Amino acid sequence: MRKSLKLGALSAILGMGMILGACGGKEEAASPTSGDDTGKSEATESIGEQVDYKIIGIDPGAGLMNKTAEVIKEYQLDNWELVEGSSAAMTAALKKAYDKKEPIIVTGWTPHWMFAKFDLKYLDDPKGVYGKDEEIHTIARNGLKEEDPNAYSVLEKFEWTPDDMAEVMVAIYDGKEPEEAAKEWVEKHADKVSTWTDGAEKVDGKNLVLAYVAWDSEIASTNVLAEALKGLGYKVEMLQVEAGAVWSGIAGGSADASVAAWLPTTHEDYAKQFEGKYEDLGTNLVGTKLGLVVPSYVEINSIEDMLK
Ligand code: PBE
Repeated sequence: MRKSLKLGALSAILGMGMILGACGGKEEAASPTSGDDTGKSEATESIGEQVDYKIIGIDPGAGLMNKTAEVIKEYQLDNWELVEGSSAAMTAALKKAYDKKEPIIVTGWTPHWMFAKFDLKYLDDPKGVYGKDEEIHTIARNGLKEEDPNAYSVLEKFEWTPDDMAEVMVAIYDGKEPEEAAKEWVEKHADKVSTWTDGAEKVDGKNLVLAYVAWDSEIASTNVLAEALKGLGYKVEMLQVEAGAVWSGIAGGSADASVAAWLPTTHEDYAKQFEGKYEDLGTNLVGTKLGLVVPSYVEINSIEDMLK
């Protein structure tokens, strides 16, 4: 009861905004995606019509993409399309729509700088397809523990918070090179970094390969860990690959480790496929979330609203 009252008030406010917006000029009132002259206003168009039944996705190897395909099935969003692209293309599309106050639905996750830079909301997922209690794990190749216990101990101790990660991500978004942003974070948070390197010995240019995907969150974590290891004298190679290649690289031994394993749900398929061929070193970050994300001016609150 209370909720529906609130929703009513909200749409009244949003509706008013739209009328005011319409006074500002014809363009703002026009439908952003259909472009045809049906005379339908945004207010009467369904969310599907407004966004052309498109969900803006990321790289096809991402767990988020598998989960979103599952969402389309589970919620019977039959006429919806999940658009493949990349992390960078998704955030570019979001920024473009956001700047013009146009409706858009993207696949999103936390931690991510987009929540600091835009006013966004997750759509409720009453069927729980995106899962809960997700964590980011560090994984390593079998044998690393014996061959380089020093690096292994740092990998095992590496752990930080969503706020830490967001700090690096926002610095990168604001224009810093990832390496530079990571270096500055490592300097500023020397105390935290020392809890990872505690007890580890300095080495002289020993090689270590960290595999990752170009997701904004993993660009941040991999660069920060690489800086911490470089501080010990490691020569760190950051191997940027597709999601599947992170796992197969570690399973095959061409990569030493990765801090990009989202478990138990997001990378469930990879974890199963490579079971026994990698070592799980435990959690490096808790407090993640996956889902469909819209700017808060978009008038829907649940994935179920996409059926209307
Ligand atoms: N992500 C970010 C990844 C894991 C890290 C949510 C885009 C994925 O979906 O696989």
